Amino acid sequence: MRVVYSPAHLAHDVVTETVMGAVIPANEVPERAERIRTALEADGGFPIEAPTEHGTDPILAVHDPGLVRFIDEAWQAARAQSLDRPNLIADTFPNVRMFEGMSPEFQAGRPETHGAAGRAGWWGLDTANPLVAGTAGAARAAVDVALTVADLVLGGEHAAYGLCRPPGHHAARSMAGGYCFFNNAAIAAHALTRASAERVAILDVDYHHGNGTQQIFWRRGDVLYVSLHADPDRQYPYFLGRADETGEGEGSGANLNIPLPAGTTDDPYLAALDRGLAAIADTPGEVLVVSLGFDTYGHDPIGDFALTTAVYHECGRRTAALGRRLVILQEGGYHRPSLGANARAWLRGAEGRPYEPLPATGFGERGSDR
Ligand code: SP5
Ligand code: ZN
Repeated sequence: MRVVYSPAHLAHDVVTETVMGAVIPANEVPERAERIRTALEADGGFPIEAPTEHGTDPILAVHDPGLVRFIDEAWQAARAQSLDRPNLIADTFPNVRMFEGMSPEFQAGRPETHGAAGRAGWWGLDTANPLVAGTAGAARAAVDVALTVADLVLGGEHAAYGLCRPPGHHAARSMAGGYCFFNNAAIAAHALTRASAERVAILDVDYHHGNGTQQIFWRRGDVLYVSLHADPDRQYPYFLGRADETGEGEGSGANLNIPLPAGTTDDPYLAALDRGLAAIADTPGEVLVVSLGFDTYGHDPIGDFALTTAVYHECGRRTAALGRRLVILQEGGYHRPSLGANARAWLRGAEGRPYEPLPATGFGERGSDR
C-alpha cells in the first residue's frame, strides 16, 4: 500500500499542552508520526512518497477564510505583540451563552477581536491545542497529504494511507481544537465528492468523536459520517457525539454516532464496528475515507478503551471487506511505543496481508498489551 508523508510535520514541535489548567507534556508530538513511518518502512510493503501541493482552494471549500487567515498569521501576530511564550494557547473562548438573547444577526455581526489571545479563543475550542511557529506549515502539509491520498485513490489505487499530522477531525468550519487545525478528512471527502460526483462515506474510528467532521457535513446528504468513540458524557469533546445526533435538512439520517463505554474491549468494539460498516454498506458510494486513530489502544494515556494490536488487523480487514476504495488518514493515538505496530497491523489487515507482528516492538503481542 502506498503511503504519503511529509516531514513538514516536524516543525509543529509542541512541547506542552494545558489540561484543566495544568501544563502537561504534549501528547500530540512529532515522535508519533515518526514511529509510524519507521514501522511502515521496516515492514517493506509500504512505499512512502511526498505529497503534492494543492494550495488553499480545497481548504476554503470546507473552512472559513478567517480560520485559514488566523492559522497562517497567528504565530507572527503573537510575536509582533511580544508574547514571549514557546506556544500560543488561548484561555478565553466565546461560550455560546455569552450571546444568549441576542439575535443571530447581531451575533453574526460581532467583529473578530484583534489581540493574539482573543483571536486564539475566537477560532479555538480548547486549551489543549498549542500553536507554534511551524503549525501553519505542518497543517497545510497534512491537508496536502490527505488530498494526495485522495488523488491516488481517484487515480486507481484501491487503498492508500496518509500519515497526516497534525490530525484533523476536531476542526470544524470556523474552529480549530483538539490538536487539529484543518480537517484533513473533511477536505479530502469534499474533494472526492467534487471529483467523482458520487456519495462519499467517512468512518471515524479515532477514540474521540470527530465533532468537526460531523459539523461540516451536518446538513449534507452527499457525505455519510459514521463515528465510533468514547461517550461524550465522560470524554472530550463533551458537547457533541451522542447517538441522537443524526443530521438535519438534506443531511438528515447521514450522521451515525456510536458512543462506547469506558473499558471497551475487542469483541464489543468489533460488534460496534460491524454496525457502522453496515450503515455504510446501506448507502451508495465507491469511496470510504477512514479517520484512523489508535487512542482506542489499551495503553493510550488519554483514552480508556482496551483494544489490542491484533484487533486493529481485524478492524482493517473488516473495513476493507466492504469492497470500497479506501482513503485512510491518520488522526490520533498517543501511546508512542505501540503506534507503529498498531498502524502496521490495521493497514496490513486492510490489504489482506497476514498480521505477522514484528517481534521487536515489545507491544501488541498475546495480551501483553493490556
Ligand atoms: C485528534 C485527537 O485525538 N484529539 C484529542 C484531543 C483531546 N484533548 C483533550 C485532552 C484531555 C486529556 N485528558 C487527560 C486525562 C488523563 N487521564
Ligand atoms: Zn482522538
